[in-house]
Amino acid sequence: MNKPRHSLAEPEDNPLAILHPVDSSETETTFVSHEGETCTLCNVGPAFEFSMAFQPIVDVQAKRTFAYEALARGPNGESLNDILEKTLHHNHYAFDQRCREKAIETSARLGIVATGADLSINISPNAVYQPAHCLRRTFAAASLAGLPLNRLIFEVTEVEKVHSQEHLRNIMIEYRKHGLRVAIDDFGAGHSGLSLLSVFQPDIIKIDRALIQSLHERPASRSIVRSIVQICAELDIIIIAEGIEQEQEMQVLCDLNIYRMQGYFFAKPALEALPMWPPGQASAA
Ligand SMILES: [Ca+2]
Repeated sequence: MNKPRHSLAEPEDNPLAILHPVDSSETETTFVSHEGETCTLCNVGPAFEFSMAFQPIVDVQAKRTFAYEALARGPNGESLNDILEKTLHHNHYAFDQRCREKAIETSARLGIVATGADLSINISPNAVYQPAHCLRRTFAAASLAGLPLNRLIFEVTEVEKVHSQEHLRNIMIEYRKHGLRVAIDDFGAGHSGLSLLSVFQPDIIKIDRALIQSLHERPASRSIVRSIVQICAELDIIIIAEGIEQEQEMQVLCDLNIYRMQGYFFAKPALEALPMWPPGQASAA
């Protein structure tokens, strides 16, 4: 994968400098002006086809699908990494934009509005150049699809790779200003941990599967998750547990008062489809 290189000069003085691609013949990304109404950087490409898979995030207490996470896949369902590795000139910014639009368009076509479930979209903070600009096309797609903004969740991924916490904070503030909910993805993995919550409070955290795996057999993980539950209750943050593969894991999570869950135990991601959970039952609003 050939990502645009980023200038690391003086991020404190200019938070956007860290996200500004270095002009290089190695990439197709060139400098563009961000003055005015449109963000040219996001209008280029991507020059390859891709599609969307959806995985339910379930609420085992309410027995309904709480949201669908949109996951970019190759046109035939293949892993996206396979596609990106073959793509020499990859515009990270344009791809992120297109992913959001495609997630909204595809889920709307599949009937997400009627299910009552929310749509959860992954965003990489390093692919957000200027939070307000980057939202315009997302809003247009949501409006066209008839999906209210308060039914969109943005999962901030790769938090550990963000060069500036100020940039992350700006994204959160801007998104929440518009009634969008923000989730921290893979919470508890790498640097995406408790110290983040002292800087800003998201609406939702998704506890990484590394902490969830075999929870019933790992008392230390249970203690950590129990502490997270207590902190999130005080900060009014919703918890989603990721990567549930066994019934015992689900049971322990319920005992810890975590009811929103995602994982193969419930449903795998389905290409261009919204898998129903509980099976055979429409997700009621
Ligand atoms: Ca995610």
